[in-house]
Amino acid sequence: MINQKLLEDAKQSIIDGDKELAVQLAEKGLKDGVDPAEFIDKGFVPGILEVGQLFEDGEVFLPEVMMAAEAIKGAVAILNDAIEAGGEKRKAAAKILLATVESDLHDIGKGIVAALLVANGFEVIDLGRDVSNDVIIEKAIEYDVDIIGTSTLLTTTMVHQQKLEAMLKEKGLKGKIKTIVGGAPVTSRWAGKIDADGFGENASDSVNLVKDIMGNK
Ligand code: B12
Repeated sequence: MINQKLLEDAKQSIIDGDKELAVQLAEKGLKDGVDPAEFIDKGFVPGILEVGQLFEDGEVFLPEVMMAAEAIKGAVAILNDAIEAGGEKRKAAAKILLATVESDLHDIGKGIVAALLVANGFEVIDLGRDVSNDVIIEKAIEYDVDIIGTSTLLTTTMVHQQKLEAMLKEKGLKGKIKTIVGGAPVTSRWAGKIDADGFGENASDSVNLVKDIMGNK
């Protein structure tokens, strides 16, 4: 259980776009022995989601969202390192390539998924954000990955996940390399529609999804 005051301070630091404070709180949490994944989920993420809502309602503008994003990235970087360091050290159970799709710059959620996968013993190749399907496929072959996971936060860029499925089919790779999809506008219905192998609602869900897929592979 994480102290309620610490969770509220973490949320507020993101709403205020106060990176210095967010980083300090992340460090304080680790010193106090909190679970870093739980701290991200219950403290910092509610802050960025509230900023998203305020943005949608026209109450804050892009510069504020950018400051909030910088703040959460600072805190999450520290907590992600702690998640990875606390993970199981054994031979990787599978290789997973992660990328945010072309024209999409949102990468906070993908970073959390990556850290939790690493902590659970998987090897992750994170290509970053705004990555074209050509590069995703080229790297997936180069690294001989088991799974490709793509993230998209914009409704306008979801189509790249669909195009990726078509490209994998065209190249005879569908089924050989499994695909998982995620990001705020993505649903299991969308995953089914585009014929992806799985959908992860959040980071811990994604770890279970990968375990299931590898168990069935
Ligand atoms: C932070 C943010 C930004 C930051 C991003 C910084 C960064 N480095 O990521 C900045 C300021 C750059 C930004 C820019 C823009 N943004 Co923005 N942004 C957000 C915001 C507030 C939070 C996103 C976030 O980090 N969420 C927290 C994380 C933890 O959640 P998550 O990403 O969903 O990830 C979780 C799951 O989805 C899942 N998951 C994620 N990826 C994957 C992948 C796999 C494989 C799996 C299995 C699971 C999985 O696990 C994660 C962890 O639990 C959202 C609001 C929202 N409600 O999402 C808007 C939002 C996504 N942005 C939006 C918009 C419109 C924009 C801009 C177009 C604004 C503009 N006018 O320029 C630009 C687009 C830039 C671009 N080309 O990408 C809209 C999108 C609307 C739409 N329908 O498409 C939103 C929804 C805001 C809104 N309510 O209007 N944004």
